[in-house]
Amino acid sequence: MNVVSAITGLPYVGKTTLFNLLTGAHAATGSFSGAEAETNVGVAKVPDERVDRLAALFKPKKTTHAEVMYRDLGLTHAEKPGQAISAGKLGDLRTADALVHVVRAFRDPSVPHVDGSVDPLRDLSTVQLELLFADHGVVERRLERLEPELRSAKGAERETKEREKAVLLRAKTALDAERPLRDVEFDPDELKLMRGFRFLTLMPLLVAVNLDETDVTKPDPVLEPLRASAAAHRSTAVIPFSAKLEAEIAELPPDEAAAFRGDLGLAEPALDRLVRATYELLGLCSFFTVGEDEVRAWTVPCGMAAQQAAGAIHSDLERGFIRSEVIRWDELLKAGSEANAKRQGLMRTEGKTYPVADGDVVHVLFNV
Ligand SMILES: Nc1nc2c(ncn2[C@@H]2O[C@H](COP(=O)(O)OP(=O)(O)O)[C@@H](O)[C@H]2O)c(=O)[nH]1
Ligand SMILES: [Mg+2]
Repeated sequence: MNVVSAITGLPYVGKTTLFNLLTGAHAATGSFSGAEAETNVGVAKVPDERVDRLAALFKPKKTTHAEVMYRDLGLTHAEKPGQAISAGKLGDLRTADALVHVVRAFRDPSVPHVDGSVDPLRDLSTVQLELLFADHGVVERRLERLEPELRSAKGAERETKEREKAVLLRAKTALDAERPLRDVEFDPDELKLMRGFRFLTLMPLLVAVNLDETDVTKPDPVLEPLRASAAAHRSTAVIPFSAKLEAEIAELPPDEAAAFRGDLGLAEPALDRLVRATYELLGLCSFFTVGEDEVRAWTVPCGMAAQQAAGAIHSDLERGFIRSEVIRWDELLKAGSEANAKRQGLMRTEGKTYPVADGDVVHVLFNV
């Protein structure tokens, strides 16, 4: 599957700077660029050392990492909730799989703040309120239309609509109380009924806290309340980073960049953590296909049955699925080749219902 993440937040918090870092784009940044009017779109390679190491073993013609598509769609400054997202951007937000909310914590006085002061917790709730408001509107409009539909519906259709109404009323109660829908326990049937509405507060949320570069390497008092707030919500993660520092490091040659990171005590690029957290919150796993032509990562929901997962590669593989040969990526590396792995009995034969695990190297045998 192709994962789409929407980067959102107030103006001048570093959204486009982050977007450029993730995608290698050169979209205009800065207070007076006017770039906020449209959505920037770009693709980021999902950093994955396992792919790199498999590629080093197989030396394929082509190496393909998984990808995440990013959309940079900022909110405008609004006096009242419900006015900060344009209709076009609302559509781009709704069709994303996950939200990255960039929150400003850097103090640099040369960058103005639309609400006059730097206050990450306040900004977190300003944006959340906007998203709650958008979802509330969807619920109200649907409930209104449901009434006449319910009066004329019969039998099974009526039952489905009754269930839809019940779940929307539960959603409304939460939204009225300013609770994001991701915090509400919905069962799988209810989630299915709600899927089409693409509720913004139901999407996993990554709070990307843009810190001053001097703050990323020490525990920042700013982060604690944000972490506490995230811990109190479901499907929410906090990712601290410094857009300015990351942009500086991105200018360096790779070996110098790694050394600089090491000196600062930053274990890995913040952007890697962001992408990984997105996979975690969405419950996504990667499996790999290998060969002389291509080493490639594929993205599926964790634990997906092997036959369905094969469909991520090609629909023929799902349709004509017979069985697959599976080995964990690190076992394959240790064995040194597939032939060795087979000789050592490390290749498993798995059937249609085998739940694909993160890091599996898979060969699908099929017949159409
Ligand atoms: N000091 C500092 N300035 C930053 C940082 N991130 C972004 N900026 C600056 O803030 C301004 C707005 O950044 P931009 O990425 O365009 O924000 P957006 O409006 O959220 O897309 C630009 O002038 C950036 O150079 C940061 O981490 N530290
Ligand atoms: Mg921008």
